[in-house]
Amino acid sequence: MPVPNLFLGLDSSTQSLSAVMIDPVKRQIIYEAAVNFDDVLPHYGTRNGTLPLDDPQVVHSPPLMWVEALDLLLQKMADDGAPLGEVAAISGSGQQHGSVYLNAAAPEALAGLSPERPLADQLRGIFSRPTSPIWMDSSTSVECEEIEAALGGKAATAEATGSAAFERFTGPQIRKFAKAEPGAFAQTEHIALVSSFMASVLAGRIAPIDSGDGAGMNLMDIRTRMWHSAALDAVFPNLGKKLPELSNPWKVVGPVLPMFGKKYGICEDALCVVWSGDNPNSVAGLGLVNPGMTAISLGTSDTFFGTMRDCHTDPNGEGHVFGSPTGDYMTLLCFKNGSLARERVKDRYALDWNGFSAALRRTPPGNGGKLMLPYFEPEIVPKVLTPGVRRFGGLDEPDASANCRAVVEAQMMSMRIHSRWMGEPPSEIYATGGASANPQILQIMADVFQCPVYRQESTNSAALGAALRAMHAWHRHTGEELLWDDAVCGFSDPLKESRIDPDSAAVPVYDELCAAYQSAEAEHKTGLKNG
Ligand code: ADP
Ligand code: XUL
Repeated sequence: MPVPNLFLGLDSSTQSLSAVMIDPVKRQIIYEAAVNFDDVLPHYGTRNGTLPLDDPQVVHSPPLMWVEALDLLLQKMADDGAPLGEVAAISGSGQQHGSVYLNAAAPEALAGLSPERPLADQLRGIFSRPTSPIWMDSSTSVECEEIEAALGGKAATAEATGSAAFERFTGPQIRKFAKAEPGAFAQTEHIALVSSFMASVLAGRIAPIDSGDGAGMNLMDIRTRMWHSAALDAVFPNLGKKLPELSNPWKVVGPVLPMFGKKYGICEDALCVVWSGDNPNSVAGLGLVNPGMTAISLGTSDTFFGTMRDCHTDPNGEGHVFGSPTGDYMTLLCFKNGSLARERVKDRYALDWNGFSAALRRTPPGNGGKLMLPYFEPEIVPKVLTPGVRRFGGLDEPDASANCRAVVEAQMMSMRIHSRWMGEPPSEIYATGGASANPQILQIMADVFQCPVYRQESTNSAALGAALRAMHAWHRHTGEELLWDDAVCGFSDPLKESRIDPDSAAVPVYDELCAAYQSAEAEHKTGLKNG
């Protein structure tokens, strides 16, 4: 029997559950797989992983679907012959902010899971709320105002918890649920994040929330990384009783439940390491283990993030500070109109991704001044609660090529404008997420930011980061310190051949266009206020 020395990272994201397995000796990813929720679990009726609901501000997903996906993914891995018997530790990544509400039956049901029956059949009864509000939900503005008022305003909330109160953050979401459904809230004994919920299934016990993902709740003191008692009170009296403990990002939750060994052949000594959010995991996966490094993830959401040693929060209240897997901090901006907005444009003109890329190639940097405000969905940064797409500078709706360029340029310029609070502009960018496979999109990124852009071998930095965190924590657990620089070495190195250089002729073009874009954003905001 080979000595277990492989590490597995799982990523429960908006649209899929994926896996990355790494071999620390070969310093290689040895296996990758994914299951897409809409495709393999059509009976939940999701579209892009979320339930179709009438109100565009309310976005929920069924947590039982994530459980069922875990069975399917592990079965696929076993069928593919992935060496699950050699896995020493597993960790994971969850879409951030989403919350799962569990009743008093949950601990026993989790501990008693059997390999004989599907996980979903055994866990159907543990939810006090059948659906989970996720990060795309923007329906809690009232609760955000109430929380900020209780904590002394927007700036004070950001200073205390790392972020102003945001609609998708877990604290406001919990408050809305407690107010709207007091009966179901009373039945809720345990509140989990997507990350801690999935870890709970794997370990068969209520798992802690790590300080990286915990920072996305408006409930944690960003400096002490403990629950912030005034923030808890601002959400609901005695909320602390329903929350698990907070832990550091290298905490071992416990052994992986033996049933996963019996059912799928996972090594019986495998440890479950605390899961974290997809963005903190991506920090590890992209090797951003030293302050000052910057990445852009083009997943369902687009995120712009970097690492920082000392905590400083965004004075404009748009950005976030989370914990990073290294124990430092990370800065982050999240844009809801990411891949789904690009897809909306692609589909509107009946293009595939090749056609979309060809349109980007056909059009010049700056698009001849044609601009789009791409609010297909309510936007997080800048905050736009009523969706609506606006075209400026002579951009006509029927012009397919100009619209393809306009959506991508808008996204990149918005990142450039709203990331100024983080400090110096990036000197290089690491790109990840599904759309980072598209070189034409990355060329626009390089041109707008005027710095080189790199990709990695895997576009799934969140799952890779989870595997690296599993390895790091396993070493600590066995009494051996593993430096983060050593942990990521060989795994997170950018592909040299992926380097995309900026076109220096684009400097004045985007300086001018960014100013025009910023004015268009401001006008839109004023128009909404007045209208
Ligand atoms: P998440 O992890 O948030 O579920 P991913 O990082 O897997 O999302 O990204 C999925 C998205 O990647 C898809 O929704 C799709 O829009 C986008 N995508 C995939 N291939 C391409 C491509 N060649 N060009 C642009 N976007 C792409
Ligand atoms: C970050 C955010 C999203 C989710 C889903 O604040 O809301 O990036 O983590 O990917």
